[in-house]
Amino acid sequence: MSTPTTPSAPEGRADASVAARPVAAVIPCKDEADRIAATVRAVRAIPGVDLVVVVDDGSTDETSGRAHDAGAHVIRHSVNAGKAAALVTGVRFVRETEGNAGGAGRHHYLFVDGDLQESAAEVGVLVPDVRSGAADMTIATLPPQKSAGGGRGLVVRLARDGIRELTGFQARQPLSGMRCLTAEAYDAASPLAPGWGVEVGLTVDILRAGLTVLEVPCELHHRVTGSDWRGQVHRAKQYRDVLRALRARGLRVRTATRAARGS
Ligand SMILES: Nc1nc2c(ncn2[C@@H]2O[C@H](COP(=O)(O)OP(=O)(O)O)[C@@H](O)[C@H]2O)c(=O)[nH]1
Ligand SMILES: [Mg+2]
Repeated sequence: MSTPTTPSAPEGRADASVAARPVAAVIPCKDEADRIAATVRAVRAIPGVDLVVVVDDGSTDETSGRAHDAGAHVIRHSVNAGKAAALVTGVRFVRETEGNAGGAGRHHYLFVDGDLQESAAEVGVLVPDVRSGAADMTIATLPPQKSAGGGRGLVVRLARDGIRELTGFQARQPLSGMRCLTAEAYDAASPLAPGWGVEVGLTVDILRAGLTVLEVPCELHHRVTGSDWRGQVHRAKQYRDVLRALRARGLRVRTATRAARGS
């Protein structure tokens, strides 16, 4: 009689339950009517994704209807509450769904911006390292974009230098919103840093919890924020929120300011 063998654990620290978890995509967005349907369809096709939640954060266009028609669960904030709040709403919905399923199995979360269209399919490359346990959070790094950017350098530098100062981690693209993470990593970063500080807060908090973060190259293309006044307003809000997230995590003001100046 042969002795039953225990299947060996996959590479890394994952136990079988982590590897087997399904993936829930959460797409926070505002006024993405032209892009959301293609984004939702691409994300639905990613292997392992069994739930796609679009959180429409007070759009004034057809974002909600088009996301719904493309097959997403849609939750709408009637008043704009910011990117972090939209992610919280999405994860809460995922967890309620798990509860309704009798608590069977937690999901990994895949955070995806709404403006990626067909290229959103590429965020699937973020999943395997989380499922295998090689990482608790993976972050997509984007190739150079087809259209020119609008002065994001200052905010990127602030975020990169702040993260390095607080954790020692050298992030290539600290503001990338495309991330896959375990439920445990999400909890380690909760409450999330508000607004546009959410990405920096996730990275710092998850690293400080002793968990592993990996950047993964990903062939993504999004709508690049321009250098018109709307773009400048977006960058200014991003700068404010990133600085708040870093300061709330202990970065000293003078260090933050020096980092922003690039000196
Ligand atoms: N929840 C929420 N998401 C937003 C808001 N404004 C933009 N977004 C979404 O956040 C993501 C990133 O925004 P985007 O304008 O592409 O900025 P960029 O990628 O930093 O240039 C996209 O999915 C947007 O639809 C907002 O006010 N609230
Ligand atoms: Mg974008």
